[in-house]
Amino acid sequence: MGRWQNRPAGSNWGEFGADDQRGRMNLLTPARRLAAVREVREGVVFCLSLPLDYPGGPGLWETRSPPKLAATRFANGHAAYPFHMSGYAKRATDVVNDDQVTLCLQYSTQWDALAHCGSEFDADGDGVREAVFYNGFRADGDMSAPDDPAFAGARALGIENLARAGVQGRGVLVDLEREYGRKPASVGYEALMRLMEAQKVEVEAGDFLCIYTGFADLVLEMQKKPDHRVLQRSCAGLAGADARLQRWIDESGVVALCADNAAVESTAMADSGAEREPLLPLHELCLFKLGIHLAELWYLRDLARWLAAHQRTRFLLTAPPLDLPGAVGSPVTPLATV
Ligand code: UVW
Repeated sequence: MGRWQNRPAGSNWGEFGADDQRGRMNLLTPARRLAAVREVREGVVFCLSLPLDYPGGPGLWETRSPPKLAATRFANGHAAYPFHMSGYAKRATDVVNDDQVTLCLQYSTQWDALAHCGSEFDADGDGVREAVFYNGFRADGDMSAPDDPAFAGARALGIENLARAGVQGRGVLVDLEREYGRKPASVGYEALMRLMEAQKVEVEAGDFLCIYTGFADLVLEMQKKPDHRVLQRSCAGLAGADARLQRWIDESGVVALCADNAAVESTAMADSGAEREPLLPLHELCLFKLGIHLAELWYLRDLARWLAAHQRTRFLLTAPPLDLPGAVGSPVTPLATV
């Protein structure tokens, strides 16, 4: 038996190969990268990262905390901060600082790996739902158990697969902030199509669709004292449960959705009347069913303003995650070159 008997309705499991762990990144061909490079006309670059110690304090999801820097130490307890190399060779004049960090990989500007979100789904056809991820990889067996002393994270679908895919291609930006300001809005298919048409945004297969909502600007303005109640009621997100939006995301051929908000989608749970359904339906669609990567808390304001002022929507995007085997997410310092 392969990895699965049943695949979820609307999924593409197996279509990039039975063992595929890159998902839609497979569409990022050399020809598409060349087309992306041709979007560079001015050589101006935008850094799309927040400082990684934002939002500040407890994270937007309660398990995530801010990075903690510390000096590295020698076995005798002395900090290498600063370390005078004369300790190694008497004549040496070098002085070195060496540090380490405890980092929640998805506290700030980030990629989600395909191992980040799966679903309770009966993939093996035994009538019982199990926790399963893109292409049928399973929590039980393909991911470490959290208390295993040999914990190694995800043995499948970890962020290293994205790192090694070479995250460079054409970014296309849609500006929701221009339409909604900071009002909360759940943007479905019709509204998105209308806005894309008005802003002359054209999306092609292989593109990274970047979604500017103003959320990260608000996070920055709060100066590391985030007001979670205000944040929860601010700015736009995609209406993840909208079936037409889901179909468009699938058919558009985008390789990733990259937003400046906390989850790409609005996080108020929909109620379709089903007995069980996902809290984050866009995460389910993208990470679990289709292998489309998601990215959150990118800083898109300066890029969005520049593109609007120059009547452009496209750019070269370079956004490699850490090649950290087994991680289910990664900080990223994305660059947009226009
Ligand atoms: C969760 O889905 C829990 O997190 P994120 O929005 O960072 O992907």
